[in-house]
Amino acid sequence: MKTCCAVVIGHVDHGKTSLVGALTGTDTDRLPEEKARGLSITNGFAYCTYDSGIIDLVDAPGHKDFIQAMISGASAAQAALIVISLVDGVCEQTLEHLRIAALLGISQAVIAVTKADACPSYDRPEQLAKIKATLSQTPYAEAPLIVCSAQSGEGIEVLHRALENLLQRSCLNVSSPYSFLPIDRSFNLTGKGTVVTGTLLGQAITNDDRLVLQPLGREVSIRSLQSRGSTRDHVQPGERMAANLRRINPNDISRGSVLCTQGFGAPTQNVDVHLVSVPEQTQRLKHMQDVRVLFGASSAVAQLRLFKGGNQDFAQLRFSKPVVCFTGQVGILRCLSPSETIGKAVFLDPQAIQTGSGYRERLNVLEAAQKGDPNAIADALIKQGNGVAKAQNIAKLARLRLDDLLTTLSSNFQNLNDDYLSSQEQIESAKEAVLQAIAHYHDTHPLRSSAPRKVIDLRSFAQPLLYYIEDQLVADGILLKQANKVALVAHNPIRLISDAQRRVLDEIETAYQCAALNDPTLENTEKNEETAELTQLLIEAKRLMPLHNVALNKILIFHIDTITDAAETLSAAFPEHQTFTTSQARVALGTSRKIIVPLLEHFDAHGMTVRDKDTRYVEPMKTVSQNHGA
Ligand SMILES: Nc1nc2c(ncn2[C@@H]2O[C@H](COP(=O)(O)OP(=O)(O)OP(=O)(O)O)[C@@H](O)[C@H]2O)c(=O)[nH]1
Ligand SMILES: [Mg+2]
Repeated sequence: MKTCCAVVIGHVDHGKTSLVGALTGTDTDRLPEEKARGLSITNGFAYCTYDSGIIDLVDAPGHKDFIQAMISGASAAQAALIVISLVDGVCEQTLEHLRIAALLGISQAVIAVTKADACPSYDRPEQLAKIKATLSQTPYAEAPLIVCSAQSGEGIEVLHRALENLLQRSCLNVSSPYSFLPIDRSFNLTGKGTVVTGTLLGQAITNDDRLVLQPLGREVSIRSLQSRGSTRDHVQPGERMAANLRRINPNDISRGSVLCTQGFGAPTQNVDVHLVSVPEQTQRLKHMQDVRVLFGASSAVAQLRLFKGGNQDFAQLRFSKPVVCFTGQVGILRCLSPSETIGKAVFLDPQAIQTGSGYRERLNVLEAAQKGDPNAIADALIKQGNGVAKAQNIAKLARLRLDDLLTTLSSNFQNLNDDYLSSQEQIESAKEAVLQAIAHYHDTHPLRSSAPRKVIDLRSFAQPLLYYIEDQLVADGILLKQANKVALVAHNPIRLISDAQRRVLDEIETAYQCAALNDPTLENTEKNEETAELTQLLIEAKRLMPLHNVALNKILIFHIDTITDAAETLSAAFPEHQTFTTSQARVALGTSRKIIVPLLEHFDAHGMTVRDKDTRYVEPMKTVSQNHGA
């Protein structure tokens, strides 16, 4: 069944509550204080049932002191019933309410010119002409206008037909991919527990939904749902509803609390917005100004940060405390003093980063978010994020659920991992930059077989993209990765060395070969950068073996043949699991303590010897060549 929530607005005392009573039979002024003062203070709720559906009427207070309640009521409405007294005509609060309704995007309305019984018939034409003339200057110039009276019943039937018609024309104008219930009342129902009420936005709620109460962040479940006094198993967006909740106390529900589906996201204090000012108030929107922002059932103070350097209409709202809102929601902006409506803010990025000014990439994101095109949003966020964007952030700005986003985006976008997305364009340019960086390192250090990984830690690309590129290049057989080193597979330093360098290489190898276990530091070998690089090359080619003397914190380098010979000598000296001490091994190999300790540790590590406290034995099954990596 089609439903529509219409907010009943107009100047104080113009007859809104009486008209709702005449239309529905419900007295919406239920508070004793409202009765005593003859004035509506909070929103009242009633509804009209027609063959084609139901209209929920939110009877807003007309007094300017209660404008926050009016905005809260209008925030969830799809249409407006504008009430004007035929006796008094359009007044100050009529105009203010019309401005707010227009700012909130309410385009469908019916105008009820009431108290017709109190206006002498000779005055009617002139009064009506004045009302129509004023309305012609507002967005509601074309709305159907019905002259009526709550007292005499005149025009009430015609008004019903106009409302039924409004029901047909109305559609939801505030949407979110999640269920979102701004709580406008909460109370304890004896024997039942906590009940919250509100007008549902976003998606339908069912009895089985698991919800979160924000900003508290508490998971809650539903005991029962009600709408218009009847128990329901689900409620549609746009409908008034009450939910009886488990595991929550009414004291936990602060003003601005929202009941939303899991996955909706966290409360926020920084929201990037698109500003629209009331024409006569343009000068009032100032950088760093504190404003009151009214959205849903929330009323919060925020500092306005106008973004310079681009479209002047984008800004950041920095709230003084966490708020709960979604992309596309509209906040009415009011001066703190005098309290006047100065414009609206359309929320574009509810989880905005604190930016000092609107730098270009950020403005591009906001422009894309304003247009609501998921591909443009993804592209702009990826550019802002140095080649990556969180899928969840794209979904939030695109007003989509994560699953829907991934099926909506074009094939130009690629998942890098569970969290991040990038675009083909960014992936290609990152890949090119990474390959260039490694190639540059190889060109500069041709004798080094690999480059430290930090050479591809390019600042212009985010880490998740660089890791993705690295893995892809490894999978494609283009890149070698070992610990914190990388190298192009095609890079072969041995093939690149000159004849002169090859001669030095041979000299170094021969020197280590001749040194055997005696002088591994090769003090007599000339030490320069080239010798060091060629020595490293021999280590990488597994012709030389570096051993670490932990006690001396020194690397000792031996020729591989020396190590093989030493293993064989030990094996011959201590055959068949015969144990030996370090000192006995040193004597058997005719070497020093400085060398025997790292050498035996190397054999232990490779399973060639087995250590038991102070003694060892040779493991005969292990051949030397298999185990020390030669
Ligand atoms: N003669 C006459 N009086 C009316 C009519 N409708 C309302 N009134 C009177 O106008 C006064 C205000 O009526 P309400 O219905 O409370 O007005 P309201 O617009 O709801 O007022 P707020 O909610 O406080 O802004 C009351 O004294 C009503 O009796 C009508 O159709 N004819
Ligand atoms: Mg009233």
